[in-house]
Amino acid sequence: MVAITLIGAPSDVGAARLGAAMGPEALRVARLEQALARFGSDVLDIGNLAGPTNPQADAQSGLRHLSEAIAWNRTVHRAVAEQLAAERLPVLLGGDHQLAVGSIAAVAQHCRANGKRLRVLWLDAHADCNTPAMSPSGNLHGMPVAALCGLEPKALVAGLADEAAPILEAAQLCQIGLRSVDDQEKRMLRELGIEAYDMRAIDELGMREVMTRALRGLDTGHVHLHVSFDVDFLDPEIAPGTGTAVRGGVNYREAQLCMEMIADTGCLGSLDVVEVNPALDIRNQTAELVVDLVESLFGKSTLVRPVGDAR
Ligand code: 4U7
Ligand code: MN
Ligand code: MN
Ligand code: MN
Repeated sequence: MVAITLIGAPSDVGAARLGAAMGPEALRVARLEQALARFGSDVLDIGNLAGPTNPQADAQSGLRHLSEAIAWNRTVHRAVAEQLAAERLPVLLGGDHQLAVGSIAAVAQHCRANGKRLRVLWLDAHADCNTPAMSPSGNLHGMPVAALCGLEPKALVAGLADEAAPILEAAQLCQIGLRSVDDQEKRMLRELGIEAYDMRAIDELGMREVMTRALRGLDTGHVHLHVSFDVDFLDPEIAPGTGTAVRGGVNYREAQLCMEMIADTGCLGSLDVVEVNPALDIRNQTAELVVDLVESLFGKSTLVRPVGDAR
């Protein structure tokens, strides 16, 4: 049984709309800690990290709130690294998705230091691979993948990693659930060679086949699986509480299967839950759904299943 640490990061400085800063509280109200206590040997909620509030400023050179985002990512990086060093599984409660830069930078460092192979699953309606020059919005939550893969905004990763090499190789990353990708971003995904399953792939192949492909090779060697779960991955009909909802998302059963198949690998090493925005939610249903799904991610199943049975 794994020891789990919940880390709240109440930031919405990277988002288009205010409110994701209340995400950690919404997840606590939905009793995430109590739900995980069934799967973790111990679950510790270390509360919220401190960071800058949202200045609600306009973009400067194609970026909004860069210095605030840098401050958040440094703090997140430190907190996630600390938990990994203590051999605990960090669950980052966002907050907006630019926070994944800090958490994945810490995870990548940890993997390098411990000879583990890193695989990142990016569950999202969006590819989050805009550079400031390409971004239609200037919002940093649309750029973490670009920054992690060594592109601009490089300031976001400064001091978080060895500057010479990108934190993440495209081959380590797999995106699932895409349905809103900007034109230049599409070309960038192709150029980088990122493995991506859009909603059409899920329609055509089914979630089972998509996940089988996404999780290929995890049985060989020491793999650390990081899941970056942007709740707009889910269809807005079931998860309205998010700032950049896009219709035609993953439905309830598909999401459960996705989580269950990840759990079956036994490789989950860290998790981001981001972009929950209670100000846009209906009676906290999005946070409650996330708790339900995270239980499956940590191994809740309807029937008793043999260990290591990936079917
Ligand atoms: B999220 C967008 F233009 N691509 O860059 C952008 F459509 O973390 C949206 O996935 C980004 O929620 C969404 O602003 C970021 C937009
Ligand atoms: Mn995202
Ligand atoms: Mn998104
Ligand atoms: Mn969003």
